[in-house]
Amino acid sequence: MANRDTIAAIATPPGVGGIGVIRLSGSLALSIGESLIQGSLPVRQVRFRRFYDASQQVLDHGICFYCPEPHSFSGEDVVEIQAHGGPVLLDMLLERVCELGARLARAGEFSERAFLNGKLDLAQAEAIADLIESGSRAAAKAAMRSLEGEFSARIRHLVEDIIGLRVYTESALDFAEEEIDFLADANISEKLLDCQQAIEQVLQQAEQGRILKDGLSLVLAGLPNAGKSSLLNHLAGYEAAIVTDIPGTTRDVIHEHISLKGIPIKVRDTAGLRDSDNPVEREGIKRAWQEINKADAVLLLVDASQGITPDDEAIIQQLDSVNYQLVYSKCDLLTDRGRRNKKANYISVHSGEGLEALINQITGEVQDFNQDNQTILARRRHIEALQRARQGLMQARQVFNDTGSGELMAEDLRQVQQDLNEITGEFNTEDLLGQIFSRFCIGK
Ligand SMILES: Nc1nc2c(ncn2[C@@H]2O[C@H](COP(=O)(O)OP(=O)(O)O)[C@@H](O)[C@H]2O)c(=O)[nH]1
Ligand SMILES: [Mg+2]
Repeated sequence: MANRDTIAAIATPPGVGGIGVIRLSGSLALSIGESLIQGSLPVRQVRFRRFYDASQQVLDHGICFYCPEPHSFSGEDVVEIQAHGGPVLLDMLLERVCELGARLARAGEFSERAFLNGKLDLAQAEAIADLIESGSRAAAKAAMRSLEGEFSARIRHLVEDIIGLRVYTESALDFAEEEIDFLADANISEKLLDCQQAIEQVLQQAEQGRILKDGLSLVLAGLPNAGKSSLLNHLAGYEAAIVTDIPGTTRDVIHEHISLKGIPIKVRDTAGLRDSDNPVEREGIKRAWQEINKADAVLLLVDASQGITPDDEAIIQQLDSVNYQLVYSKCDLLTDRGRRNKKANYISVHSGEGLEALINQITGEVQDFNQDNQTILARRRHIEALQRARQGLMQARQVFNDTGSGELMAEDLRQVQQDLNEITGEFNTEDLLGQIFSRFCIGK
Protein backbone atom coordinates (compact mmCIF):
# COMPACT_ATOMS: atom_id res chain seq x y z
CA MET A 1 0.00 0.00 0.00
CA ALA A 2 2.98 2.31 0.38
CA ASN A 3 3.54 2.41 -3.37
CA ARG A 4 0.58 4.50 -4.33
CA ASP A 5 1.18 8.16 -5.03
CA THR A 6 0.13 10.76 -2.53
CA ILE A 7 -3.18 12.47 -3.10
CA ALA A 8 -4.45 15.79 -1.78
CA ALA A 9 -7.80 17.55 -1.75
CA ILE A 10 -9.73 20.28 -0.03
CA ALA A 11 -12.10 18.23 2.08
CA THR A 12 -14.46 21.02 3.13
CA PRO A 13 -17.13 22.37 0.75
CA PRO A 14 -16.28 25.22 -1.62
CA GLY A 15 -16.95 28.68 -0.31
CA VAL A 16 -16.06 30.68 2.75
CA GLY A 17 -16.06 29.15 6.23
CA GLY A 18 -14.43 29.34 9.63
CA ILE A 19 -12.09 26.50 8.79
CA GLY A 20 -11.10 24.64 5.65
CA VAL A 21 -9.51 21.20 5.68
CA ILE A 22 -6.88 19.82 3.32
CA ARG A 23 -6.38 16.13 3.42
CA LEU A 24 -3.32 14.19 2.24
CA SER A 25 -3.03 10.43 1.85
CA GLY A 26 -0.10 8.34 0.67
CA SER A 27 3.51 7.57 1.39
CA LEU A 28 4.65 11.20 1.05
CA ALA A 29 1.92 12.62 3.27
CA LEU A 30 4.19 12.97 6.30
CA SER A 31 7.12 14.54 4.47
CA ILE A 32 4.82 16.97 2.65
CA GLY A 33 3.13 17.92 5.91
CA GLU A 34 6.48 18.42 7.62
CA SER A 35 7.79 20.57 4.76
CA LEU A 36 4.66 22.68 4.90
CA ILE A 37 5.08 23.43 8.60
CA GLN A 38 8.89 23.30 8.46
CA GLY A 39 8.99 21.08 11.49
CA SER A 40 8.16 17.60 12.61
CA LEU A 41 4.73 16.11 13.06
CA PRO A 42 4.22 13.70 15.94
CA VAL A 43 2.05 10.62 15.52
CA ARG A 44 -1.64 11.12 16.34
CA GLN A 45 -1.24 14.41 18.08
CA VAL A 46 -2.76 17.68 17.09
CA ARG A 47 -0.35 20.59 16.62
CA PHE A 48 -0.89 24.29 16.01
CA ARG A 49 1.61 25.41 13.35
CA ARG A 50 2.37 27.97 10.66
CA PHE A 51 2.04 26.85 7.04
CA TYR A 52 4.80 28.13 4.73
CA ASP A 53 5.04 28.61 0.98
CA ALA A 54 8.14 27.90 -1.15
CA SER A 55 9.70 31.28 -0.33
CA GLN A 56 9.32 30.74 3.42
CA GLN A 57 6.43 33.14 3.69
CA VAL A 58 3.63 32.26 6.06
CA LEU A 59 0.46 31.40 4.14
CA ASP A 60 -1.69 30.75 7.19
CA HIS A 61 -1.57 29.05 10.54
CA GLY A 62 -3.79 26.33 11.92
CA ILE A 63 -3.96 22.79 13.12
CA CYS A 64 -2.32 19.72 11.66
CA PHE A 65 -2.52 16.07 12.42
CA TYR A 66 -0.64 12.99 11.26
CA CYS A 67 -2.12 9.52 11.31
CA PRO A 68 0.21 6.73 10.15
CA GLU A 69 -0.82 3.65 8.16
CA PRO A 70 -2.56 1.31 8.58
CA HIS A 71 -4.86 2.75 11.25
CA SER A 72 -6.04 5.76 9.28
CA PHE A 73 -9.20 6.30 7.27
CA SER A 74 -7.58 5.31 3.98
CA GLY A 75 -5.22 2.76 5.49
CA GLU A 76 -2.28 4.90 4.30
CA ASP A 77 -0.30 7.67 5.97
CA VAL A 78 -2.74 10.56 6.31
CA VAL A 79 -2.10 14.20 7.17
CA GLU A 80 -4.91 16.66 7.73
CA ILE A 81 -4.41 20.38 7.72
CA GLN A 82 -7.02 22.69 9.18
CA ALA A 83 -6.53 26.18 7.87
CA HIS A 84 -8.90 29.12 7.64
CA GLY A 85 -11.78 28.48 5.27
CA GLY A 86 -11.14 30.89 2.42
CA PRO A 87 -11.18 29.53 -1.12
CA VAL A 88 -8.12 31.49 -2.31
CA LEU A 89 -6.10 30.56 0.75
CA LEU A 90 -7.07 26.89 0.47
CA ASP A 91 -6.11 26.89 -3.20
CA MET A 92 -2.67 28.28 -2.30
CA LEU A 93 -2.19 25.61 0.35
CA LEU A 94 -3.31 22.90 -2.06
CA GLU A 95 -0.93 24.22 -4.69
CA ARG A 96 1.88 24.15 -2.13
CA VAL A 97 1.29 20.52 -1.13
CA CYS A 98 1.21 19.62 -4.81
CA GLU A 99 4.58 21.36 -5.33
CA LEU A 100 5.84 19.23 -2.48
CA GLY A 101 4.87 16.03 -4.28
CA ALA A 102 1.15 15.39 -3.90
CA ARG A 103 -1.31 15.25 -6.77
CA LEU A 104 -4.96 16.28 -6.80
CA ALA A 105 -7.25 13.48 -5.68
CA ARG A 106 -10.04 12.24 -7.89
CA ALA A 107 -13.58 12.28 -6.49
CA GLY A 108 -13.96 9.50 -3.97
CA GLU A 109 -10.30 8.53 -4.13
CA PHE A 110 -9.76 8.56 -0.35
CA SER A 111 -12.67 6.17 0.09
CA GLU A 112 -11.48 4.10 -2.85
CA ARG A 113 -8.12 3.66 -1.16
CA ALA A 114 -9.87 2.81 2.10
CA PHE A 115 -11.68 0.06 0.18
CA LEU A 116 -8.55 -1.18 -1.58
CA ASN A 117 -6.74 -1.30 1.74
CA GLY A 118 -9.53 -3.30 3.33
CA LYS A 119 -10.71 -0.55 5.69
CA LEU A 120 -14.23 -0.61 4.29
CA ASP A 121 -16.12 -2.86 1.94
CA LEU A 122 -17.81 -1.45 -1.15
CA ALA A 123 -21.23 -1.10 0.42
CA GLN A 124 -19.71 0.84 3.31
CA ALA A 125 -17.70 3.07 1.01
CA GLU A 126 -20.91 3.86 -0.88
CA ALA A 127 -22.66 4.53 2.43
CA ILE A 128 -20.21 7.37 3.12
CA ALA A 129 -21.33 9.13 -0.04
CA ASP A 130 -24.96 8.39 0.77
CA LEU A 131 -24.61 9.70 4.30
CA ILE A 132 -23.12 12.94 3.03
CA GLU A 133 -25.76 13.32 0.35
CA SER A 134 -28.74 12.14 2.35
CA GLY A 135 -31.75 14.35 1.85
CA SER A 136 -33.69 13.39 4.97
CA ARG A 137 -33.05 12.27 8.54
CA ALA A 138 -34.38 8.83 7.79
CA ALA A 139 -31.98 8.50 4.86
CA ALA A 140 -29.05 9.73 6.97
CA LYS A 141 -29.82 7.18 9.68
CA ALA A 142 -30.13 4.38 7.16
CA ALA A 143 -26.84 5.39 5.53
CA MET A 144 -25.11 5.39 8.90
CA ARG A 145 -26.39 1.87 9.57
CA SER A 146 -24.82 0.79 6.28
CA LEU A 147 -21.58 2.55 7.12
CA GLU A 148 -21.49 0.78 10.48
CA GLY A 149 -21.61 -2.43 8.47
CA GLU A 150 -25.18 -3.61 9.06
CA PHE A 151 -25.97 -3.99 5.39
CA SER A 152 -22.68 -5.76 4.71
CA ALA A 153 -23.29 -8.07 7.67
CA ARG A 154 -26.66 -9.05 6.25
CA ILE A 155 -25.14 -9.75 2.87
CA ARG A 156 -22.35 -11.77 4.45
CA HIS A 157 -24.94 -13.77 6.34
CA LEU A 158 -26.69 -14.59 3.07
CA VAL A 159 -23.35 -15.52 1.52
CA GLU A 160 -22.58 -17.87 4.41
CA ASP A 161 -25.87 -19.67 3.85
CA ILE A 162 -25.10 -20.04 0.16
CA ILE A 163 -21.61 -21.29 0.93
CA GLY A 164 -23.11 -23.85 3.29
CA LEU A 165 -25.30 -25.13 0.47
CA ARG A 166 -22.44 -25.15 -2.00
CA VAL A 167 -20.22 -27.05 0.34
CA TYR A 168 -22.91 -29.65 0.67
CA THR A 169 -23.78 -29.98 -3.01
CA GLU A 170 -20.20 -29.91 -4.23
CA SER A 171 -19.22 -32.57 -1.78
CA ALA A 172 -22.18 -34.65 -2.88
CA LEU A 173 -20.90 -34.51 -6.45
CA ASP A 174 -17.90 -36.49 -5.30
CA PHE A 175 -20.15 -39.37 -4.33
CA ALA A 176 -21.87 -39.74 -7.66
CA GLU A 177 -23.65 -42.93 -6.72
CA GLU A 178 -25.31 -41.73 -3.58
CA GLU A 179 -25.55 -38.11 -4.62
CA ILE A 180 -29.29 -38.00 -4.99
CA ASP A 181 -30.04 -39.63 -1.63
CA PHE A 182 -27.42 -37.50 -0.03
CA LEU A 183 -29.07 -34.32 -1.27
CA ALA A 184 -32.60 -35.50 -0.60
CA ASP A 185 -31.68 -36.30 2.99
CA ALA A 186 -30.34 -32.85 3.54
CA ASN A 187 -33.63 -31.04 2.74
CA ILE A 188 -31.81 -29.07 0.09
CA SER A 189 -35.02 -27.88 -1.48
CA GLU A 190 -36.24 -26.36 1.81
CA LYS A 191 -32.88 -24.78 2.42
CA LEU A 192 -32.91 -23.21 -1.02
CA LEU A 193 -36.34 -21.81 -0.28
CA ASP A 194 -35.15 -20.40 3.06
CA CYS A 195 -32.27 -18.63 1.34
CA GLN A 196 -34.59 -17.28 -1.31
CA GLN A 197 -36.90 -15.87 1.35
CA ALA A 198 -33.98 -14.31 3.22
CA ILE A 199 -32.86 -12.58 0.01
CA GLU A 200 -36.43 -11.48 -0.59
CA GLN A 201 -36.49 -9.77 2.77
CA VAL A 202 -33.21 -7.93 2.26
CA LEU A 203 -34.42 -6.92 -1.19
CA GLN A 204 -37.56 -5.42 0.27
CA GLN A 205 -35.57 -3.46 2.81
CA ALA A 206 -33.22 -2.31 0.08
CA GLU A 207 -36.14 -1.17 -2.11
CA GLN A 208 -37.40 0.94 0.76
CA GLY A 209 -33.91 2.32 1.20
CA ARG A 210 -33.70 3.28 -2.44
CA ILE A 211 -36.91 5.25 -2.00
CA LEU A 212 -35.40 7.04 1.00
CA LYS A 213 -32.32 7.85 -1.01
CA ASP A 214 -33.72 8.72 -4.42
CA GLY A 215 -37.26 9.64 -3.41
CA LEU A 216 -40.52 7.89 -4.12
CA SER A 217 -41.57 8.51 -7.67
CA LEU A 218 -45.26 9.31 -7.67
CA VAL A 219 -47.20 9.95 -10.87
CA LEU A 220 -50.54 11.73 -11.04
CA ALA A 221 -52.54 10.26 -13.89
CA GLY A 222 -56.07 10.28 -15.20
CA LEU A 223 -58.42 11.74 -17.77
CA PRO A 224 -58.13 15.39 -18.77
CA ASN A 225 -59.66 17.67 -16.12
CA ALA A 226 -59.51 15.00 -13.41
CA GLY A 227 -57.76 17.51 -11.12
CA LYS A 228 -54.18 16.24 -11.45
CA SER A 229 -52.51 19.62 -11.78
CA SER A 230 -54.58 21.00 -8.91
CA LEU A 231 -53.35 18.17 -6.69
CA LEU A 232 -49.76 18.72 -7.80
CA ASN A 233 -50.03 22.39 -6.88
CA HIS A 234 -51.44 21.50 -3.50
CA LEU A 235 -48.63 19.02 -2.81
CA ALA A 236 -45.92 21.37 -4.07
CA GLY A 237 -47.37 24.29 -2.12
CA TYR A 238 -47.30 26.67 -5.09
CA GLU A 239 -48.72 27.03 -8.58
CA ALA A 240 -46.31 24.69 -10.31
CA ALA A 241 -48.75 23.71 -13.07
CA ILE A 242 -51.37 25.65 -14.97
CA VAL A 243 -54.91 24.77 -13.93
CA THR A 244 -57.82 25.55 -16.22
CA ASP A 245 -61.15 23.98 -17.01
CA ILE A 246 -59.96 23.37 -20.57
CA PRO A 247 -59.27 19.65 -21.04
CA GLY A 248 -55.73 18.97 -22.24
CA THR A 249 -54.05 21.93 -20.51
CA THR A 250 -51.05 19.96 -19.26
CA ARG A 251 -48.85 18.45 -21.93
CA ASP A 252 -45.29 18.27 -20.71
CA VAL A 253 -44.54 16.12 -17.71
CA ILE A 254 -44.13 18.48 -14.75
CA HIS A 255 -41.56 17.37 -12.18
CA GLU A 256 -41.62 18.57 -8.60
CA HIS A 257 -39.37 17.40 -5.78
CA ILE A 258 -41.21 17.62 -2.50
CA SER A 259 -40.85 16.24 0.98
CA LEU A 260 -43.90 14.79 2.70
CA LYS A 261 -43.43 13.94 6.36
CA GLY A 262 -39.70 13.64 5.88
CA ILE A 263 -39.96 11.36 2.84
CA PRO A 264 -38.53 12.70 -0.40
CA ILE A 265 -41.06 12.40 -3.20
CA LYS A 266 -40.67 13.08 -6.88
CA VAL A 267 -44.13 13.97 -8.12
CA ARG A 268 -44.92 14.07 -11.81
CA ASP A 269 -48.03 15.70 -13.18
CA THR A 270 -48.92 14.34 -16.59
CA ALA A 271 -51.10 15.02 -19.61
CA GLY A 272 -54.66 13.74 -19.37
CA LEU A 273 -54.94 10.33 -20.99
CA ARG A 274 -57.31 10.43 -23.96
CA ASP A 275 -57.32 9.92 -27.70
CA SER A 276 -56.14 13.08 -29.31
CA ASP A 277 -55.42 14.24 -32.84
CA ASN A 278 -53.17 17.00 -31.66
CA PRO A 279 -49.54 15.91 -32.15
CA VAL A 280 -48.32 17.95 -29.16
CA GLU A 281 -50.89 16.44 -26.86
CA ARG A 282 -50.23 12.97 -28.27
CA GLU A 283 -46.55 13.31 -27.42
CA GLY A 284 -47.54 14.46 -23.92
CA ILE A 285 -49.72 11.38 -23.49
CA LYS A 286 -46.92 9.11 -24.69
CA ARG A 287 -44.63 10.62 -22.08
CA ALA A 288 -47.32 10.27 -19.44
CA TRP A 289 -47.44 6.52 -20.09
CA GLN A 290 -43.66 6.29 -19.89
CA GLU A 291 -43.77 7.94 -16.46
CA ILE A 292 -46.62 5.71 -15.31
CA ASN A 293 -44.74 2.59 -16.27
CA LYS A 294 -41.61 3.45 -14.35
CA ALA A 295 -43.20 4.99 -11.24
CA ASP A 296 -43.00 3.55 -7.74
CA ALA A 297 -46.63 4.54 -7.27
CA VAL A 298 -49.39 6.06 -9.40
CA LEU A 299 -52.45 7.97 -8.24
CA LEU A 300 -55.23 7.54 -10.77
CA LEU A 301 -57.53 10.51 -10.37
CA VAL A 302 -61.18 10.12 -11.24
CA ASP A 303 -63.61 13.01 -11.08
CA ALA A 304 -66.00 12.04 -8.26
CA SER A 305 -68.89 13.91 -9.83
CA GLN A 306 -68.58 11.79 -12.96
CA GLY A 307 -67.69 8.46 -11.36
CA ILE A 308 -65.75 5.83 -13.27
CA THR A 309 -66.53 6.36 -16.93
CA PRO A 310 -65.76 3.96 -19.79
CA ASP A 311 -62.73 6.14 -20.54
CA ASP A 312 -61.48 5.58 -16.97
CA GLU A 313 -62.10 1.86 -17.40
CA ALA A 314 -59.95 1.90 -20.50
CA ILE A 315 -57.08 3.45 -18.54
CA ILE A 316 -57.49 0.99 -15.66
CA GLN A 317 -57.20 -1.88 -18.13
CA GLN A 318 -53.77 -0.66 -19.08
CA LEU A 319 -52.56 -0.34 -15.49
CA ASP A 320 -52.30 -4.07 -15.04
CA SER A 321 -48.71 -4.25 -13.86
CA VAL A 322 -48.63 -0.80 -12.28
CA ASN A 323 -48.81 -0.06 -8.54
CA TYR A 324 -51.73 2.35 -8.73
CA GLN A 325 -54.33 3.67 -6.42
CA LEU A 326 -57.68 5.09 -7.39
CA VAL A 327 -58.46 8.52 -5.95
CA TYR A 328 -61.78 10.29 -6.44
CA SER A 329 -61.13 14.00 -6.90
CA LYS A 330 -63.40 17.04 -6.60
CA CYS A 331 -65.47 15.30 -3.94
CA ASP A 332 -66.92 18.68 -2.97
CA LEU A 333 -69.03 18.34 -6.10
CA LEU A 334 -70.48 15.04 -4.92
CA THR A 335 -73.02 16.35 -2.47
CA ASP A 336 -74.76 13.05 -1.94
CA ARG A 337 -72.45 11.20 0.46
CA GLY A 338 -74.57 8.07 0.06
CA ARG A 339 -73.10 7.65 -3.42
CA ARG A 340 -69.57 7.26 -2.08
CA ASN A 341 -67.68 4.04 -2.21
CA LYS A 342 -66.74 3.51 1.45
CA LYS A 343 -63.38 1.96 0.74
CA ALA A 344 -62.11 4.53 -1.76
CA ASN A 345 -60.13 7.75 -1.27
CA TYR A 346 -62.05 10.97 -1.79
CA ILE A 347 -60.25 14.28 -2.02
CA SER A 348 -61.09 17.84 -2.81
CA VAL A 349 -58.41 20.38 -3.45
CA HIS A 350 -61.07 23.06 -3.09
CA SER A 351 -62.44 22.06 0.33
CA GLY A 352 -59.27 20.32 1.55
CA GLU A 353 -61.17 17.15 2.36
CA GLY A 354 -59.21 13.90 2.29
CA LEU A 355 -55.85 15.49 1.43
CA GLU A 356 -54.21 14.81 4.78
CA ALA A 357 -55.41 11.21 4.67
CA LEU A 358 -54.05 10.80 1.15
CA ILE A 359 -50.65 12.15 2.18
CA ASN A 360 -50.60 9.81 5.18
CA GLN A 361 -51.34 6.95 2.90
CA ILE A 362 -48.61 7.84 0.41
CA THR A 363 -45.97 8.20 3.12
CA GLY A 364 -47.34 5.59 5.50
CA GLU A 365 -45.92 2.53 3.87
CA VAL A 366 -42.41 3.92 3.65
CA GLN A 367 -42.55 5.21 7.23
CA ASP A 368 -43.85 1.98 8.73
CA PHE A 369 -41.03 0.18 7.15
CA ASN A 370 -38.51 2.67 8.26
CA GLN A 371 -39.68 2.69 11.85
CA ASP A 372 -38.24 -0.71 12.64
CA ASN A 373 -34.77 0.52 11.67
CA GLN A 374 -34.34 -2.23 9.14
CA THR A 375 -34.20 -0.11 6.04
CA ILE A 376 -31.00 -0.37 4.10
CA LEU A 377 -29.92 2.63 2.12
CA ALA A 378 -29.49 0.84 -1.13
CA ARG A 379 -28.42 1.76 -4.59
CA ARG A 380 -29.68 0.47 -7.90
CA ARG A 381 -26.51 -1.64 -8.13
CA HIS A 382 -27.32 -3.43 -4.87
CA ILE A 383 -30.92 -4.04 -5.84
CA GLU A 384 -29.94 -5.43 -9.21
CA ALA A 385 -27.42 -7.78 -7.61
CA LEU A 386 -30.01 -8.95 -5.08
CA GLN A 387 -32.55 -9.49 -7.84
CA ARG A 388 -30.06 -11.56 -9.81
CA ALA A 389 -29.27 -13.58 -6.70
CA ARG A 390 -32.96 -14.21 -6.08
CA GLN A 391 -33.46 -15.25 -9.68
CA GLY A 392 -30.45 -17.58 -9.49
CA LEU A 393 -31.79 -19.25 -6.37
CA MET A 394 -35.19 -19.76 -7.93
CA GLN A 395 -33.49 -21.35 -10.88
CA ALA A 396 -31.32 -23.55 -8.65
CA ARG A 397 -34.39 -24.77 -6.81
CA GLN A 398 -36.24 -25.43 -10.03
CA VAL A 399 -33.35 -27.42 -11.46
CA PHE A 400 -32.92 -29.36 -8.25
CA ASN A 401 -36.63 -30.18 -7.96
CA ASP A 402 -36.70 -31.31 -11.59
CA THR A 403 -33.58 -33.44 -11.57
CA GLY A 404 -32.74 -34.16 -7.92
CA SER A 405 -29.15 -33.65 -8.95
CA GLY A 406 -26.69 -31.17 -7.59
CA GLU A 407 -24.58 -30.69 -10.67
CA LEU A 408 -26.50 -27.94 -12.42
CA MET A 409 -27.57 -26.41 -9.15
CA ALA A 410 -23.94 -26.07 -8.08
CA GLU A 411 -23.26 -23.69 -10.94
CA ASP A 412 -26.31 -21.57 -10.13
CA LEU A 413 -25.25 -21.33 -6.51
CA ARG A 414 -21.76 -20.29 -7.48
CA GLN A 415 -23.28 -17.46 -9.51
CA VAL A 416 -25.61 -16.45 -6.66
CA GLN A 417 -22.65 -16.17 -4.33
CA GLN A 418 -20.83 -14.02 -6.84
CA ASP A 419 -23.85 -11.76 -7.27
CA LEU A 420 -24.06 -11.21 -3.53
CA ASN A 421 -20.34 -10.68 -3.19
CA GLU A 422 -20.50 -7.96 -5.79
CA ILE A 423 -22.41 -5.88 -3.26
CA THR A 424 -19.60 -5.83 -0.74
CA GLY A 425 -16.91 -6.04 -3.40
CA GLU A 426 -15.53 -9.35 -2.22
CA PHE A 427 -15.11 -12.25 -4.48
CA ASN A 428 -12.68 -14.91 -3.74
CA THR A 429 -12.86 -18.60 -4.59
CA GLU A 430 -10.29 -19.25 -1.89
CA ASP A 431 -13.06 -18.46 0.59
CA LEU A 432 -15.00 -21.42 -0.62
CA LEU A 433 -12.03 -23.77 -0.57
CA GLY A 434 -11.22 -22.70 2.96
CA GLN A 435 -14.77 -23.32 4.04
CA ILE A 436 -14.88 -26.72 2.41
CA PHE A 437 -11.74 -27.86 4.15
CA SER A 438 -12.70 -26.51 7.50
CA ARG A 439 -16.14 -28.04 7.55
CA PHE A 440 -15.54 -31.37 5.92
CA CYS A 441 -12.89 -33.91 6.28
CA ILE A 442 -13.60 -36.14 3.33
CA GLY A 443 -11.27 -39.08 2.83
CA LYS A 444 -9.24 -38.45 5.91
N1 LIG B 1 -64.89 21.68 -7.52
C1 LIG B 1 -63.61 21.31 -7.68
N2 LIG B 1 -62.98 21.58 -8.84
C2 LIG B 1 -61.70 21.20 -8.98
C3 LIG B 1 -60.99 20.50 -7.95
N3 LIG B 1 -59.76 20.23 -8.39
C4 LIG B 1 -59.67 20.74 -9.64
N4 LIG B 1 -60.85 21.32 -10.00
C5 LIG B 1 -61.15 22.00 -11.26
O1 LIG B 1 -61.11 21.06 -12.32
C6 LIG B 1 -60.58 21.67 -13.49
C7 LIG B 1 -59.40 20.87 -14.03
O2 LIG B 1 -58.37 20.89 -13.05
P1 LIG B 1 -56.88 20.54 -13.37
O3 LIG B 1 -56.16 20.46 -12.09
O4 LIG B 1 -56.36 21.45 -14.43
O5 LIG B 1 -57.09 19.08 -13.99
P2 LIG B 1 -56.07 18.20 -14.88
O6 LIG B 1 -56.47 18.40 -16.27
O7 LIG B 1 -56.30 16.80 -14.43
O8 LIG B 1 -54.67 18.67 -14.57
C8 LIG B 1 -60.20 23.09 -13.11
O9 LIG B 1 -61.21 23.96 -13.50
C9 LIG B 1 -60.10 23.02 -11.60
O10 LIG B 1 -60.37 24.26 -10.97
C10 LIG B 1 -61.71 20.25 -6.72
O11 LIG B 1 -61.21 19.66 -5.77
N5 LIG B 1 -63.01 20.65 -6.65
MG1 LIG C 1 -53.24 19.26 -15.84
